[in-house]
Amino acid sequence: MGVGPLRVEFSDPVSLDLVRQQNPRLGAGGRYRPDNCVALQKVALIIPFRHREDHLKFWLYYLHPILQRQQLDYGVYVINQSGEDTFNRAKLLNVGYAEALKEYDYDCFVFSDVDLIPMDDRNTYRCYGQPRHLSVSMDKFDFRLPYWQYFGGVSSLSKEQFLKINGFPNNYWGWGGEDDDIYNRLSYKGMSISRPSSDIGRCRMIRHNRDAKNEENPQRFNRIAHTRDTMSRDGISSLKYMVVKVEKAPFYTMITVDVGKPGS
Ligand code: UDH
Ligand code: NGS
Repeated sequence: MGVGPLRVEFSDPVSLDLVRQQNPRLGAGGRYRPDNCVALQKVALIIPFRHREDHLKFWLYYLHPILQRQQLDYGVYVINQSGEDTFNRAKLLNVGYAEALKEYDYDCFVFSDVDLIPMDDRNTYRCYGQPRHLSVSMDKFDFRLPYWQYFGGVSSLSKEQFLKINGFPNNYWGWGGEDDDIYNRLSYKGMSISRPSSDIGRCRMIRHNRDAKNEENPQRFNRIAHTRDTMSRDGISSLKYMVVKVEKAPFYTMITVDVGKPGS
């Protein structure tokens, strides 16, 4: 079903009309399931989000056709942080896990930044025997890993793998370190990272400036030094949030959520 390397570029904006034309079989809320086979996994795609509408259009434009060629039974969940307090990527990902499971019996979770697009459809957005890092070969890092433990960008964990590490940390406010905390959790639980080869794992990032309210988190180094002690009490087991709105858009489900603010 795959076609291999894909052309990915961001010079011309894409319209949702085009997405509609190209994905006639896509259900409301960004749900799809193949009609000529039973998919092996039920995959929830979880995107942490705030004020990135243009990036989301590119993501939908490129990813939906790829995910359908990969014959996945999938749903797309955009987890939109309400308000203008400091951004919290990992907590939004926990919310995505919990909210997606309220809708369907997903057994695999792909966590994707909104600005990362795979350049090869052989990079299957599903779960593997070990937690998977999918964005292994990014253009901004000259198509290499920036460091061996890097787990940022796009990753996938089965429900079982996610629960084994108590999900993700809820207390990384602002930029940086939360992906390293997740890596620590996996390795402390005896898991290793599975990855595609660097040619199949090529991807492009949509260039952007640093967002407001996502400044570098000065506490991140201290926090990642203590993952072993904190992971059992901070994670999916201690997750607290309030859903503000659930919208079934044509190509995704948007869940707007109040995740609180630092210290709350
Ligand atoms: N995100 C949002 N809105 C925000 C912040 C983050 O949607 O305000 C999401 C989005 O999915 C993004 C992800 O969180 O892809 C990760 O955040 P990021 O893109 O800020 O992280 P990245 O490491 O960039 O890509 C950091 C700032 C880079 C500045 C480069 C200046 N040349
Ligand atoms: C590390 C960060 C990660 C981040 C990675 C790549 O230094 O969260 O850089 O960043 N870890 C810490 O700060 C502890 S990037 O080049 O994409 O801006 O993902």
